[in-house]
Amino acid sequence: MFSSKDAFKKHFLEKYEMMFGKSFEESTLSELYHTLGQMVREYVSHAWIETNERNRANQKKQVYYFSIEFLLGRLLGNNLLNLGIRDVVEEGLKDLGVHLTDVEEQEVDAGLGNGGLGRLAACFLDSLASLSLPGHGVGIRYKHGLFDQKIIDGYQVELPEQWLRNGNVWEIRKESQSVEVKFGGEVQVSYGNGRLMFHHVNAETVTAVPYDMPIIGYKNNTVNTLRLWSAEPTQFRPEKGDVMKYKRETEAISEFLYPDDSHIEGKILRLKQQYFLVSAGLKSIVSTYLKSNDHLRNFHHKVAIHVNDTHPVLAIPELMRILMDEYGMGWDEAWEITTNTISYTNHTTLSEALEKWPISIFKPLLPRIYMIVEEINERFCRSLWNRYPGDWKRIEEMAIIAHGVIKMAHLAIVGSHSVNGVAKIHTDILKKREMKLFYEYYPEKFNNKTNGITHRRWLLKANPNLAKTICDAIGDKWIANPQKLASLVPFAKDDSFKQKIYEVKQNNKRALAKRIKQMTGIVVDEQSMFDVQVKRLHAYKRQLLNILHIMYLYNRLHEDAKFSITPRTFIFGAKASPGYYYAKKIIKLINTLAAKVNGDPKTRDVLKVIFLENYRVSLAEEIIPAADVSEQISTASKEASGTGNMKFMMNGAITLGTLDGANIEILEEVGPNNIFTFGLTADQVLAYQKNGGYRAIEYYHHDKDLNQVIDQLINGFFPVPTHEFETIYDSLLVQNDEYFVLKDFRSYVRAHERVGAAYGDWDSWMEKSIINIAKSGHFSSDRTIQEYADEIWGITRSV
Ligand code: GPQ
Repeated sequence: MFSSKDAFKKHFLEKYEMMFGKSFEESTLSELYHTLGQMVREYVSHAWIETNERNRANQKKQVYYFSIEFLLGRLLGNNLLNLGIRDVVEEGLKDLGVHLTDVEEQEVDAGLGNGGLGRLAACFLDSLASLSLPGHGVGIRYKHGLFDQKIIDGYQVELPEQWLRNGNVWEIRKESQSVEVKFGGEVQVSYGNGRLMFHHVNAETVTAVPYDMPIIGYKNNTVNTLRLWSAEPTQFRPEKGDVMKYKRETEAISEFLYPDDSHIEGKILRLKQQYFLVSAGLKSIVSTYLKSNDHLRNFHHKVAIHVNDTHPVLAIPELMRILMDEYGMGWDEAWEITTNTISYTNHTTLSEALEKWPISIFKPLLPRIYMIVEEINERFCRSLWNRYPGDWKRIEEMAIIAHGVIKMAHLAIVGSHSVNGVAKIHTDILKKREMKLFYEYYPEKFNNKTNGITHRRWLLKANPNLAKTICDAIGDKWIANPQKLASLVPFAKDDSFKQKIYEVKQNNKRALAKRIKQMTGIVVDEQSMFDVQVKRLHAYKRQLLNILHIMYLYNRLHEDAKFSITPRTFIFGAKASPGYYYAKKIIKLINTLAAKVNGDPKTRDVLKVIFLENYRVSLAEEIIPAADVSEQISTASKEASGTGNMKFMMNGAITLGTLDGANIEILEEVGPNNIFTFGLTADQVLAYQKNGGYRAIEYYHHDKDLNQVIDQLINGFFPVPTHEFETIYDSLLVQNDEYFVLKDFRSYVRAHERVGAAYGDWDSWMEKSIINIAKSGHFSSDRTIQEYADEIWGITRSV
């Protein structure tokens, strides 16, 4: 049906009429989206079945990537691209008077994630499929993804997200493969078959129904699966208690994604979600495995399970439970299989993000799982005692259960064979500090896997003109092998190539300017430098540093007639967790500053501040290709890796960043002339944190520009009540500026001066931009996934 333009048109019109029972002339764009989506879904079903049969037949090891978040974004455009049918569809629709891009815009983002962690999972799925690796995603089918953000009077307002409102053309409900998940109740112990047996009784049962979505590889006939589980009331539940309450509580499990990023919410519902995911996921994997194997003794040779952060770490005790209680295996063998099956990625060292569950919540909800965790802990502590006899302090620090809580990261390290960080510096910090004792005990488990992004979505799809310009210069081998982008390096000195890259960027900036006008009513200068910070709102990401610098520029422009700047458009996009008071104040501050700056006749020609509401994957795809400067300004040591930094680089933006996360590896790739770095190093930050000695107030007193902008937060400079930004002011001066905003301010101002000057030199700027694109191949998630496959999972291509 996609073999030619005419074949497509014929099928498309037929399909439309069949689905909507009316003629094409009466169609709406949304209906056309559903028609096309449905066609594509049906078109891939053959390759999907084939991929599954191939996997069954060749008996290769499979990896299952367990994640509480998959931030997929829109799927239609990507699927068309990966299937190699985009041009046919585009041309066919054009004949029918329809723009494909208008149809694509009808799709609501699948926003089942908060930020970097969830988007990484989505990029990984794309790479697994595109490398023909047998790897699948396992997650939760939240009825509501991350909230929609509206800005009202400068404040963030959250609205429930409704991605399933018009159905989801990509998913298939597989009710016959439902499984049961049990909560609560008690454990009864009996003796039989020469051993203790554990029976989970009086439990509440929930039915987990899988919905499968195809994950389509790039032009390789591979279609892997993302299996998302939905919680439903069990049909044949014995009448007991309040049925309505049961229904409500059951459905609540997969109702909402928790809107927290790098921060834990210690709610019982969150723990229910976690266990629901792993129990349903594992039961279905085990039963699939047993269709082609008689026993589970070689499970770990054929199955790898990856836990994305600690959220799915109950996979460890749950697999133990299944092997022992359901299949009669002894502890030692079950432990051997479990630890060899499971691997774990850590995504942060922020203490507020490290999961610790109080026993008081955990034990009543998951009594049998709790017993197993206790046993794991006891055996682990005993082995520590053998290794470090008498060293109580160390054992207490390393224990999985201590002081009434279960430390999920400790469970993850003990119960897996691999622990990885997400950028070199992050892994080093884990080894040297956060997980030092574990690294000493299990050095062989620790390894680094620097994150990556899929160049298919973030370059080929998001920036088609750039992709074409690259292909015209170096051919298209880089699409299958992104490291080949390096062949662009010589073109960094080629004037005609620079001109082409410049024109692509200008076009993208024009398109973004149009979107900005449409969303905010504000006209921005397309010739100005587009300086962008888009990411979750977090104190450690320091949107505040960016704001204070803009205030400083504003002040200078007003007070110093000789002061001039490269015209700049500062663009922000960020969601704040609904309960994160400080972060929401920062959003209000950005919007208040924007109103002031954009309305000022003295500055508005050279300075604009834009806040784009509801930042999400599809909006990122419009913003990133249009950026000149990429702001990656976290306090050094706090951003584990960052992945936005990679997306900007790949699209030719120059990084203005701290020596944090993967910025350091970007610097290694492009060299110091092609990135602007500033600020404290991670070692300096960590030394201050350890030894003290930082007094923010001194910077306030000694730097008059800084003094001025900080005072302006509370002195009536902004047309808001003077207490509006008091929390922010206090975070800097009363609470001694935990994130070293004041300390790094001057260095940031100077870095901006260098950026401004460099932007004025067209030739050298274009050279930097091209070098960034050329060196971005290393940050393709294809590279990352190949490393996981080789070094952690031990899986190989299925064809
Ligand atoms: N990250 Cl712990 C999240 O997006 N959410 C989280 O809850 C945690 C980490 C991010 C991390 O902050 C970024 O530096 C990483 O690039 C990203 O995970 C993917 O590893």
